[in-house]
Amino acid sequence: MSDASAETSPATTSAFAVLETLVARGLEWVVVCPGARSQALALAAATLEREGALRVVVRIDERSAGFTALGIGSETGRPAAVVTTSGSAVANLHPAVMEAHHAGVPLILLTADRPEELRGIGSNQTTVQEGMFGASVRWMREVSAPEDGVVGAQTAQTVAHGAWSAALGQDPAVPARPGPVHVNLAFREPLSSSHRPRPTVVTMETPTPVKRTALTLERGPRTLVIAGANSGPVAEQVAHEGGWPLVAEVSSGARFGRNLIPHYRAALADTELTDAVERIVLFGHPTLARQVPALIAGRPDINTIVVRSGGEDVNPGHAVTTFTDEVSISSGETDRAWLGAWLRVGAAALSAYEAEQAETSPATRAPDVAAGRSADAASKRAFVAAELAALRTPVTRELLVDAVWRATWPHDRLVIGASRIIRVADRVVPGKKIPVFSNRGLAGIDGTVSTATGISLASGALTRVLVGDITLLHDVGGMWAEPGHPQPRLQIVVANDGGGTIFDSLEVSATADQPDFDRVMLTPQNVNLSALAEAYGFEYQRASTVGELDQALTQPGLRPLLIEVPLER
Ligand SMILES: Cc1ncc(C[n+]2csc(CCOP(=O)(O)OP(=O)(O)O)c2C)c(N)n1
Ligand SMILES: [Mg+2]
Repeated sequence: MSDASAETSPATTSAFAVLETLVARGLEWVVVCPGARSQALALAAATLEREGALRVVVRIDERSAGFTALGIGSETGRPAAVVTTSGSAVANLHPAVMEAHHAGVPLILLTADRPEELRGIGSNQTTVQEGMFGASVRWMREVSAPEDGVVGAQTAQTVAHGAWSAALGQDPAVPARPGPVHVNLAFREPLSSSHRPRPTVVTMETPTPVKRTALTLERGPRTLVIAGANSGPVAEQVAHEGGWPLVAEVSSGARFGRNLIPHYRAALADTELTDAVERIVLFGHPTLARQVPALIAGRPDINTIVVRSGGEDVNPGHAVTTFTDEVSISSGETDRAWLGAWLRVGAAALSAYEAEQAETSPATRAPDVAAGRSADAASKRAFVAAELAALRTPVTRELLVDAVWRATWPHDRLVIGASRIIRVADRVVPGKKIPVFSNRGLAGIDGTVSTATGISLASGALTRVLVGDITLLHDVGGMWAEPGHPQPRLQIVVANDGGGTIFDSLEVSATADQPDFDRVMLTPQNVNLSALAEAYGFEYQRASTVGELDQALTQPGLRPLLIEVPLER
């Protein structure tokens, strides 16, 4: 195959034009996967990184690359670009594209393709890439193989501008929501040249402002603010200004503040409270508590206002009355009794939970500090014994999420995988203003480690990934990182209960043939996680007691760390 040429290649000229235009618009990260057809884009990205214009992450597996870019987009609010070769490489982006679509995360795909004359004739690594992602992309452009450097570069510029605007939901012609966009670029041989074209003179245009709808709310009606995944701190701000109770899921980004209802499920189960709701202001994508969609769908008399967050419009039972892009608070008295009633029910549920925990797990009992300071030897001994018992307490799921929550600071990042662990966290962890991420667009167990890698690289922050064992194994490839390049600062905490134990809560688990159920639903696994960690250059620690877990979580390490926490089924 004649590919690289010392002469100029229109492929290389267009590749630089695409990337330089995106850089002019704000592109910082390109995730590159290897392949021949995409060589012009990959090599241009590497050159631009050496010139200090952008940063490159290399991924072997395109599925992992897609999720890495998704993580970067979630962290920064700006799209990363992913470069792939043609064929099944492109299809491997699909899971991340779907998540980006449903969660409203900006993402730009730059996929290389064969030119027209090589399509549909059984050429190697050639399929129908145009429209491959269907309705999951906001915008798609097919770019035919550039014949001439100048024309190719012009076309590339136009396409790059369009892609950037569409990915951010700033193109008036596409929905005003961030999401994935697809640029399919055909390249003809020579597929690249070593010649560095003159830097692209990027023509900037003033974008047409996108219309956003805004709604002003009076304080008066008895209002409940609900924050689903990816709501952001605005949900807390609205609850605070309105003086309304706030129900905030663990990955909402709004689980903090004085209006937060602890143990909110108890409050949502209290019909005296829910019967009195007159208005709901819903942010983000609620996925963790059945009571939320049930309340909205079951009570069409409630004025439910959905504040759009980027993903698909949330509309349980088609009972939503209003969709808007933003809300503000106008006037009216704060209804202190309303907020107080919700807070009281939440506080009572929290106390009950704490009492129950103290019964079952000594680790959760507050240390008796007075006894520790006491001069009396007997009380001192009792204090030390109690402290030791606490440290030796076996880790439960509740203690695990609690320890991870306590160890995480606002300058860290926390990524929580789907399945049981996020549900437990949502039930028990208190308010704390820390950045929490979770792929709740489709709640897939795929790509979790890769997403965290993108978040860590883009933020430079220590990123803790709390996942189930099957969720980790689904994305083992995400543990790979390029040797000799900046490594993501990852701490993977695996809740290892030997399979997908979430399915034990299904009704069918009681009636199905037990060995069959275990084999096809639980999918038991006994992977040696210590060997796995070693294979990928991770440090490994096993933590089965609260003491070991606290110590592992706070251990300073230069290498990424995998903490295995054995749990009962
Ligand atoms: C991509 C994808 N495939 C399948 C599922 C269905 N699924 C949900 S949870 C789960 C098992 C997860 O097991 P694990 O990570 O060990 O968590 P646990 O349930 O044990 O807490 C599966 C297969 C999914 N959500 N996403
Ligand atoms: Mg499991």
